[in-house]
Amino acid sequence: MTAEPGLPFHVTSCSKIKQYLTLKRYNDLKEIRTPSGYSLDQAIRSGIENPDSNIGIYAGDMESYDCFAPVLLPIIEDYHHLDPGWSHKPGLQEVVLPDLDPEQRFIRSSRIRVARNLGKFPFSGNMTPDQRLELEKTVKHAFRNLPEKLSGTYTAFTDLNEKQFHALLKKGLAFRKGDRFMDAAGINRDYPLGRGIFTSRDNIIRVWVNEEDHLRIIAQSPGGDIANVFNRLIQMIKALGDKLDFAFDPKKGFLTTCPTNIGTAMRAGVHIHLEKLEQNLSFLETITRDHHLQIRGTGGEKTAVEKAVFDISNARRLGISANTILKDLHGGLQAIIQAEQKSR
Ligand code: CIR
Repeated sequence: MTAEPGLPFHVTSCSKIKQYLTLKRYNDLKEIRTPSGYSLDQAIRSGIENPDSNIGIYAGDMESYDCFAPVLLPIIEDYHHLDPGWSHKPGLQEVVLPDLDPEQRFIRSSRIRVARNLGKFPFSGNMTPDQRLELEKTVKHAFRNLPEKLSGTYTAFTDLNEKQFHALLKKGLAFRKGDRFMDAAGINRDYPLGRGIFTSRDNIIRVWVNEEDHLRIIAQSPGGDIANVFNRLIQMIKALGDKLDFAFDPKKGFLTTCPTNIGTAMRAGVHIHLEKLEQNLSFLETITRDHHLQIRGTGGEKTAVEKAVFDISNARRLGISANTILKDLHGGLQAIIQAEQKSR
């Protein structure tokens, strides 16, 4: 793909920003500053510094989506495969669905997360140290006032020594600095300042604070009872949403740092052991595609599948409701488990 002359995209880059940022669009937008002072040059820095970016643009606040709409909208419509007239679909109701693998023969664990940002703060790549601390304070206040059944503990990474931090990391209860894509976007700046994790007493809910998004609300549990994990997540999202003002747009849904996450901002997935389907990957890919699911490696995005443990999750986030995403996942997993059993 050739970039328009005058724009500094690497010759090898196949990113969506290179595809959609024409010189005219760049010139029209380059002087614009969002209310928190974010510019197009800042938004595209990661895509320029990382020629292997898929997308290459990050929002610096909720207003970025309007200020830089001439380039962000075509990227969003392309990435999310949206039909004309698309819109975010609400729908976040608790569900009753059978556990597909009560004996845990296939599904090792289930994990559903949403990203949320607070509209009154700049997004992660565009925050000052004081703003990160202020956000942490606001969120800690909300954690302290949760209903009893959701309550838990918040741990600030800056309160931990190295040994304590590594112990948390080992238990999957801490997060490191983000990757080079996030680094170039400023998301890792001042790490670990203002970063931390909330853990519910039953250990099912975690909330990452000040990572790529202000909040990553996560529910996870061993086994395949995805309805229970989803219901616990919804309870937490609603409880926090009662206290915090999430960045939201009626058409685009929940607004996130990376435009790939907007809409429901939800990723619902499982780790599933498929020793037979591993030998028939094209069949597995057909089933997942039919149910709007995607396959990732055991360690997540851009990692390899180890010991036949696949990470399978929703491929769609925008233009469908969170409840539809869960239904897709449930239906897809049922089909995958049946296919695996038939092949054994
Ligand atoms: C990129 O553009 O590749 C990075 N900023 C990460 C984008 C998020 N993930 C993805 O494309 N699936």
